[in-house]
Order: sequence, then C-alpha cells, then structure tokens
Amino acid sequence: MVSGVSVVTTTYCEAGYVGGFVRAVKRVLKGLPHEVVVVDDSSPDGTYEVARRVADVAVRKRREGQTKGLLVGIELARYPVVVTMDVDLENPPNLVPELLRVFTEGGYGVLVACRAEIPRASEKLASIALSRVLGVRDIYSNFRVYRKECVEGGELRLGETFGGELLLIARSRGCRIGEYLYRPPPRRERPRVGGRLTANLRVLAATAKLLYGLLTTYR
Ligand SMILES: Nc1nc2c(ncn2[C@@H]2O[C@H](COP(=O)(O)OP(=O)(O)O)[C@@H](O)[C@H]2O)c(=O)[nH]1
Ligand SMILES: [Mg+2]
Repeated sequence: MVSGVSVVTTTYCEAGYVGGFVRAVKRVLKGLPHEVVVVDDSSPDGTYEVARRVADVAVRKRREGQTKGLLVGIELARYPVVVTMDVDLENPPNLVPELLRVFTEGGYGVLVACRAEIPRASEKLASIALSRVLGVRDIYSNFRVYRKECVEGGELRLGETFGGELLLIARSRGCRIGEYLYRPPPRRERPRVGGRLTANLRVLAATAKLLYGLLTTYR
C-alpha cells in the first residue's frame, strides 16, 4: 500500500459540493496520511472561501480550466501518489482504497477509474478514437491515481482537454497507464462543463486536439 496520498479536485462554482466532498474523502482515508487539495478557478459563488475552511490546501487562481487546475493541484501535492477526483461525488470516495491497491500492485504510472457505461455520445466517440493508443476506455474520467512524476512539470499545449492531455504527457514519459472499471452513481443535472449540446461539442473539440497532439508533439 502507499504511505500517504494527496487527493486533488478542481472546482468552478461548487460551493454546494466542496464541503461534502472533503468530508467524504477524509472519512474514507482516515487510516492513511493524506491531504485534500482544492484548486478553484476564482468561482464567483464563494467556493474558495468554503475550500479554505475545509480543505488542507486551497488555491485560488484565474480561470484556466479543468486540465490546468488538475496539473496545478498535482504539482502542489506533498505525496508522490495523487488521486484526482471530480468534486460532485460522481467519483465515489469509497473506491479510493481499492484504486490505490490496484495502482500499487499493478505498478502503474497512471490508473484511470473508467465508467463501465460512458454516458455522452462524444465521450463514446473519443473512446473509439483513442482508447487503443492510451490504454483506457474512459479518456475523460478524471478519477485517476497518478505517480506525481508522470505529469509534474509538464507543459500543456492543447488548451482544455478535460484531463486528456495529462494522459499524453504520462504516456510520453513511458509511464504505464491502466484502467479500473466501476459503476458510477447517477449523474448530476447541471454539470459545469455545460448542458448536453455544449458539453458534447467541447468534448469533441478536446478529442480533435488530442488526436492532433498524438500526430505532432506527442508522436
Ligand atoms: N478549476 C476548474 N474546474 C472545473 C472547471 N470546469 C469544471 N471543473 C470541475 O471539474 C469537475 C467535473 O466537472 P463536471 O461539470 O461535473 O463534468 P462532468 O462530470 O463531465 O459532467 C468538477 O469538479 C468541476 O467543478 C473549470 O473551468 N475550472
Ligand atoms: Mg460531474
């Protein structure tokens, strides 16, 4: 097992979720040295103020998106093993110990917890286009365990890819990427990435960027 773990989440307008998230994670990890890091993109709803009270580390920065937030959080982590999670509890905290066990036993650089049923059409398409190269079927799941060295100091060149570029960076460093399948709880109604059409378009754009990246910088 790992000797400690940093849990990183990124937030934009999540004042209603961040407290419950931190409490749930801390309850699950109470037997293990850990910290919870929240990276907030200057949410106007007071998310940072809540995070500062409940999290071990809270960062407020300008709005740069989820991928950048994840990288900033991983780089701040004090433990060499980092779990990234969405704040909205769609990534069940009680799976974290099992993920850490599989991560350690499998000798992975990155382990991605993949949803057994991928909900968005655009994410299914990304899976078809990219899963063979990246070794995971749920490209945009940010429920992941990282060895910090697999991404830290990495340069994001593709803009917002909802965490996808972090897999390209890890792959380019020869880190072993693995997947773990899980059944997620029902999705929340109003995700921050946008409604059905907006979210699908943004995911399609991210997938195009990742394919371009694989043909150029990350070949
Ligand atoms: N820092 C930051 N976090 C974001 C941004 N957009 C989404 N997130 C976070 O990313 C996670 C997943 O977002 P969500 O909208 O639930 O995506 P979905 O689960 O794919 O529908 C949540 O923790 C969000 O708060 C952003 O622009 N900046
Ligand atoms: Mg969500």
